[in-house]
Amino acid sequence: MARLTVAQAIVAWLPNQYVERDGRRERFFGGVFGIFGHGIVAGIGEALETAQHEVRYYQARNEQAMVHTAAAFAKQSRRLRTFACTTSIGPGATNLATGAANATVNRLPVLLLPGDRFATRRVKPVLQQLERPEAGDISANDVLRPVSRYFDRIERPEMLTDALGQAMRVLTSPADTGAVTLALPQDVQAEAWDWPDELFGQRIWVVPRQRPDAGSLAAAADLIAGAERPMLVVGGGVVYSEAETVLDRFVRRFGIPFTETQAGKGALAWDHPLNMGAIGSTGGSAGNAVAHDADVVIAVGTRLSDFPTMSWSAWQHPGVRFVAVNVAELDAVKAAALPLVGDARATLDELTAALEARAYAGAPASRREELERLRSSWQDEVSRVLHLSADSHVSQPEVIRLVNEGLGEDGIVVCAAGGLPGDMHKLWRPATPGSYHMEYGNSTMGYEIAGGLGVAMAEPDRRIHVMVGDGSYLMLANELVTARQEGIGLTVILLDNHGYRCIRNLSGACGADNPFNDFRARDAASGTFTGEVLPIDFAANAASLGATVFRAESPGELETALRAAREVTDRPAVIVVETNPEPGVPSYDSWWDVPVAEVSESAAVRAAREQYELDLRKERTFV
Ligand SMILES: Cc1ncc(C[n+]2csc(CCOP(=O)(O)OP(=O)(O)O)c2C)c(N)n1
Ligand SMILES: [Mg+2]
Repeated sequence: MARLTVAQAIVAWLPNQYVERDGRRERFFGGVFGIFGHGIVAGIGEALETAQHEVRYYQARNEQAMVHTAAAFAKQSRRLRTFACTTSIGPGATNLATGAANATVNRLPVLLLPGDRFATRRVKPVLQQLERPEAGDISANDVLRPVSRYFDRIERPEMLTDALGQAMRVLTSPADTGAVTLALPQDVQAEAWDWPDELFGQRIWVVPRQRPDAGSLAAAADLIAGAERPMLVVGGGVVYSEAETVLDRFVRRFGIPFTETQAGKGALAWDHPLNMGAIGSTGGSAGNAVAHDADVVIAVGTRLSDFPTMSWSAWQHPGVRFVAVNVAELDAVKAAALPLVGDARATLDELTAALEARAYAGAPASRREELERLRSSWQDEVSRVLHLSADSHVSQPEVIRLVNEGLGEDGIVVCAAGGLPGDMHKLWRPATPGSYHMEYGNSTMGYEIAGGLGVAMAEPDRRIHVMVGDGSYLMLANELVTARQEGIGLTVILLDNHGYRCIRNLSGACGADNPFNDFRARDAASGTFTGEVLPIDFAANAASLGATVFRAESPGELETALRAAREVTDRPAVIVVETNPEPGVPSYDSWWDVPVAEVSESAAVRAAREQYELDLRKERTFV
């Protein structure tokens, strides 16, 4: 028996949790991020201080940001590692919500430990306690319920051991993982209890490789063997499952072309002979052409959201059928797919064997030639677009090319929101596996720098390059301070185009010409926005947070700055580059369902609505 407080027990338990997959064992928690307040400082704070040598504490600037750091660390570690994040009650806890949603949408494990009001309600309301007239048992932490995959409130010490076990079950479950919240009432944190010694012994959580149902596998093999134009969609599940080699063998063996979602991009080489590139609303010409005519779609490890499916208009073959390989039943049954509920690697292995048993020879030579034509003309187009330059300043495709070229063998690019993800999905050429880290499940502005920090912590020997728009930077850049504190060298490329440009473009596509998305001064007299660009000195801002700063006005200067930034190894380096939004990257027979106003005084909106109604006809439902 060990007599410890609830908080001390949690902190003693954390470093003894290990995960194991394929015989490889990793310590699950890299440490604890936290910002303290009265709701946690004397509980978890005291415990962390005492246990400094066993559990490393990291200070953050913003609770949302620290969850992004933890989630990015988990994503880059293929979900086999993460951080715990602890906060005070009230605003500290509710600030976790966006980070938690981001982790849950992207199916990434993070453990959240917010403080909570008194369990005894002896003193009520305490500072920052939310009171509701209709219920006594609600606290602000309840906002974390819908964005968590598991939620519990530890109202008594006896509840802890079960809750910790349930938390680890969910965190290490490939199908169920996401944010896990254990809300910790502040009086309970400080309460002492006699814990069984086994609670603090090494505990190994095996991450299983689930195998699909045999009958469904046979049916899927029959369907694929009978297909004339099969294709495959590579999602993030391929990466999390480390299925790259098995996938490579599968597609080569049968000559099946594949396309990439944002999370699946980079699983196989960009110049792989069967890589048709990006698919969907941010897809390219080859990916979207292959999808258009496919009769059987093997979707591996993808949530089949509106982007890769082009709002379910990507597949136009009248009889198209789906085979969905996914650990999560939720995803495996979408689009009336034949569900193969299982781990990507194990399932592709079994599918290969099943097709070989049917003596399936794969695609005929004529199809392989057609695919090669599509692939090489798409790659020619990518090369053309990457060299589009602007009349003044630097174009966004040019920035993408220069950062891609400057990344080197050890580089990793991190990005999340704005116009960059769509362009990078099409244009980026990942040089090495794991070098394209895109958060596009939630596309959270502000993930970029905080996430870049998490990636750097997961891969300390690789150079992280964060691509961030000016809007995203303004939303959440303060983890530059944390990078400085931790002595982490990473390069941030800040693309300043004076506003929320991608939303301006989207609003234009919906017929509007609104001035709400540019960073412009407001005229005091008329109340309207003027043409005057707001004077924001991003370089001074980044420098004030402890970064080494470079300014790049031309492609040549950007190249030089990228090289110089790499030499900054003990703190963040920020390169501010003003970009010209023209020329932009074309879209390739792609569409995204964003409803346009059905009635409007504007002729442009009415025209956009007319086009929208035509486009809607391509949208399909599969039942
Ligand atoms: C937290 C959050 N708020 C709002 C949005 C909606 N949104 C998506 S991109 C974007 C603008 C991003 O601006 P910037 O980072 O400058 O990139 P740009 O569009 O200029 O490329 C907005 C507002 C979002 N994705 N995340
Ligand atoms: Mg911008």
